[in-house]
Amino acid sequence: MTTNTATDVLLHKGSGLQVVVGLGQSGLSVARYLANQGYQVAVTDAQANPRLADQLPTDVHIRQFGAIDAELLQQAACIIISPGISLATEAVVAARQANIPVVSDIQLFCEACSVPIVAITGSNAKSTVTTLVGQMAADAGVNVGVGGNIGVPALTLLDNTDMELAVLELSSFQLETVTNLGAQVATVLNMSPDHLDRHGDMLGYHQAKHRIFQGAKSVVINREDALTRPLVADNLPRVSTGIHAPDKGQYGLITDPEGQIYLAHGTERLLSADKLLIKGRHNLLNAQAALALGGLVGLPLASMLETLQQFTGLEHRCQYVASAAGIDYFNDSKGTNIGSTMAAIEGLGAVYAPKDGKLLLILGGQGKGQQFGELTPFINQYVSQVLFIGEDAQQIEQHLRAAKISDDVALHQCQTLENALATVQQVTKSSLSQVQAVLLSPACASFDQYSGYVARGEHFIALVNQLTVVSSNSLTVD
Ligand code: UMA
Ligand code: ADP
Repeated sequence: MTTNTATDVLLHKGSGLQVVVGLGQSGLSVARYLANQGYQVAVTDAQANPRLADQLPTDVHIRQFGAIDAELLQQAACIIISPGISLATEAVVAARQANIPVVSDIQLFCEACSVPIVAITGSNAKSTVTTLVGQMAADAGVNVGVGGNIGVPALTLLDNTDMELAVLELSSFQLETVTNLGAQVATVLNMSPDHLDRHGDMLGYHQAKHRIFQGAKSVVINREDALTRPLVADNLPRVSTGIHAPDKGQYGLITDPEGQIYLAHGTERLLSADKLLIKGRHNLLNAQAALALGGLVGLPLASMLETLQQFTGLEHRCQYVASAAGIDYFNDSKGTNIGSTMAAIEGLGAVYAPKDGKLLLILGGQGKGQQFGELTPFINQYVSQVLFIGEDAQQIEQHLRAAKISDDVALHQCQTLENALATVQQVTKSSLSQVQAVLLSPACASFDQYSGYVARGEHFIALVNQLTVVSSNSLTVD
């Protein structure tokens, strides 16, 4: 008999103290999970009064708040670190030097999970593809759990004892302490610079992301992005996605002589791109990735294609908000790195360019060590006005100037979204303005001014909605 009993798990991790570092959503889920398994659990957090402390199980007596407790970490049999806490934290470095294992909640999850795992990472599109695959599975009648970085701690999925499939969105922070994940299918959707302040450089970021392939039984790669390919040679089933016509067994796009684009599998045309409600070339890649991942865990193609046609996309990702005074407003607050902002500029820019329209782009926040000059070619092609907000606004402007931003693009320092929206009104009044769409795609984290990208997006939507009221009032008055 080889069932995984609590005692086996106890032996595996050692029977000593399990120290949970960070009491956010994932830390709470870990403390509950381990306490439930009979472990002695301790929790430490830098905040003096972590918001979730009163939700800890009552038998978690050791609670060290106000600083990460280095001494407590030295007493641990195993440390379970929250993704938001850097491995470079002094107390954590010292514990690792003392050979104390440091793992994430995802390690505990994969050791306990007995159903196939679809593991999804990438610099961008993780939530979109994770949600799509989860929806495809649910629509096909599979009892599926969707969690991880998407906001549902992975361990909470184990509460569903009937779960048949787990779909996990995984961040580089979660992956950097995971060994032998053993996914049924794993993918790195795309790679562009992000979180370099945590990982040091692209190599460190790449290494963390690629841990997703450890023990995988099949992989999905992106033909346009060499950094998505596993580096080690293997004989695993490997399915690719891309923007060109695909080879046999692969996914891609076929364009017919009339210019109509189709999602394709080999030579088979699966679906005309205009049947999708999510727009832009990047979403065609996302749709292919979802089909490839779903296919590798046995979801039926016809059902997956149905789901694709119903999927309206997620909020705060190139989300259309409203039109005011003839200008369309898009909220891409989840565009928190340059890769996502490039995709947004290119995707929307291509919609307005044929109408001689330009974009007004709102950029800025916390820059996370990125090189914003990489945005310049995209801005020069599709954008006529850039408005900067947030902590790193000046630096972003310098990067764009150093990368030879065109003299035709006007740059404005605005500091806040309120000021930015006021500036939008001024610059678009001119009859020479080519601006047909305003795009909030900051390429930055929001924590300098907001609690997160959702709050930033909601603030933008509220400001735009005020404009639409003003605009309709002025129409009535006129
Ligand atoms: N803390 C410290 N010291 C520190 C930093 C944080 O003690 O140096 C404490 C804080 O006081 C807080 C706790 O740690 O009490 C927060 O832990 P956390 O930041 O790991 O947040 P969780 O609530 O556990 O949420 C985490 C992910 N957060 C991060 O990776 C920053 C969530 O992803 C994820 O949804 C959740 O686990 C469930 O798996 C969010 C995210 O921003 C959405 N992810 C990044 C991204 O998508 O770019 C990677
Ligand atoms: P993640 O969970 O990786 O942050 P999301 O699905 O939430 O990904 O999308 C984040 C941002 O990335 C959004 O601004 C979205 O418009 C953009 N995006 C979506 N798909 C892609 C893609 N394939 N390539 C680049 N950017 C993308």
